Amino acid sequence: ERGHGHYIGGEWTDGNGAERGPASDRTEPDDGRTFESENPATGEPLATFQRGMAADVDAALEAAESAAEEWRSLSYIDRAEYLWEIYHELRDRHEELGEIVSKECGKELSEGKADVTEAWHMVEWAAGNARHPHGDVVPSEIGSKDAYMRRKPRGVVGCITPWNFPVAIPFWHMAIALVEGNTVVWKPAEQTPWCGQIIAEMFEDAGIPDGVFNMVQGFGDAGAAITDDERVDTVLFTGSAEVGHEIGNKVGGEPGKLAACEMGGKNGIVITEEADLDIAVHAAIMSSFKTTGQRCVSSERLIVHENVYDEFKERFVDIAEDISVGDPLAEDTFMGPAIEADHVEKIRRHNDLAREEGATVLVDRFELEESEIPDGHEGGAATAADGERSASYANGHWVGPFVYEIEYESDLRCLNEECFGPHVALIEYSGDIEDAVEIHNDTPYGLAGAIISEDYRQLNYFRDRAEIGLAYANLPCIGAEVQLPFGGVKKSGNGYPSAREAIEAVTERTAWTMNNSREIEMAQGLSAAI
Ligand code: UN1
Repeated sequence: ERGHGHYIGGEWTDGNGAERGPASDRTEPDDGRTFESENPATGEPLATFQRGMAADVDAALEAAESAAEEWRSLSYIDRAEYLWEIYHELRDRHEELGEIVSKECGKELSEGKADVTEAWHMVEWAAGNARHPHGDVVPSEIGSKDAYMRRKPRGVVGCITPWNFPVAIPFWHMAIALVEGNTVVWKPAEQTPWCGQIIAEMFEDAGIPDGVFNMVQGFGDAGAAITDDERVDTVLFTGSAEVGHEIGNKVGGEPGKLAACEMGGKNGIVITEEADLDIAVHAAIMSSFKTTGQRCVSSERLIVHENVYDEFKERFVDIAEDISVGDPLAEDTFMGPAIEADHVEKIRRHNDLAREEGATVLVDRFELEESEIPDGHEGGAATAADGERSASYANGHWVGPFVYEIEYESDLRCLNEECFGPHVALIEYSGDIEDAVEIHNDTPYGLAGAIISEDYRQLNYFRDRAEIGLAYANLPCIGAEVQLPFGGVKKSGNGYPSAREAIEAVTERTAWTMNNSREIEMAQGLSAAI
């Protein structure tokens, strides 16, 4: 029993340096030092965790700093060995972990499992990369010189991750940071500490040297203690635009420090007159409602050509009326609950805003019918460790699809502000692909988007002109592959805290030039004669 504390310097601790005993020996202090993880389908607590404070972050950073020298001295291959252990554990525990993801963040089970799959894909990518370390051999203009760019770790990397991909995103950040030779201090999202706990256990089981990986549970104050500390060389952040910009401005303004942040979107799908409507409807449904619309890449705007608008609308609305909202562990569930009560209120405000701004509401399942709420006797178990069924789904954070149509106007708030829920606008356009892309680009965000069309010229135009980091053709705008750069432009991005591009954020580049002759010969025709 490792308790539910922080993992710092190879030890489990309750914080403030106190060693933890077994959970059964403890009485939980009622002094704000603990918090509960909650099952969003029932509102019931799953487990209690220690709440990290600045002192815990301090201890974690100290551990990370003192482990740095030895860790960076290992070869890429040796560092990757620890990640391969975790890779196998993620695969072996796929079902179990997928279920925990579903219980703790409310995603339906196939998505809970996909979260774990994405995590091992990322570990595979990063650890596999160790056999192919990224650098460049650069030809020197002088025959007797060798030149190349060599990477070095930046030092200590602080990772702050969101609840909606509680297993995958931590590995986006940490797998690459570790393989590149950095040590890590990680704060999981406060909504998903259980997933955080398990990942920390995996690092411990893999035998990662003490202090190389550290995990502090907690809230924004613990996150701020990480980003504010001068011992942190790089901050990797995935989460809300609000927090991401704060981090980007603060950390980016400090010389020598770096932040790579990936934030939300107001993602759009363009459906042209030349679209295959089967693909259009399915891509739009997946993009709008999977994960209950709570992906940073979820679509909230469907921009549809007037000649196919009515047919698309009818088919989209029919499915949205019908898709099953329910117990994340039940087999036929398409979407689970929202993450927490506050978030339900946020979604309500966005739905209200659309109405106030003149929307015609086509589907309003914000408040589910009584009969739609699971009764606890179907589907899987919804409580934590003991596997017992819960009958209290009535307290789950249920929301269903909200679909509206609205006449496009540039400054409508409902078309510009991210809801992060199952809330989507249908916008009719006339004219050409240029007109559609103009509407598509008219938001402050720029993360993901898609075009549905059978005309390759339109696809290419979208590829080149859509102001987004992730662009899809004839596909949903969710479900990125791990080896691609993941990040956005405009308000969505401030660096790419994932995979390939994250290498830039977690390494220093040294341009190394070596003379192989006994003479000094220089570029630009400079003479070394004194
Ligand atoms: C997120 O939306 O917060 O592309 C991350 C996807 C996933 C990751 C999404 N691979 O949908």
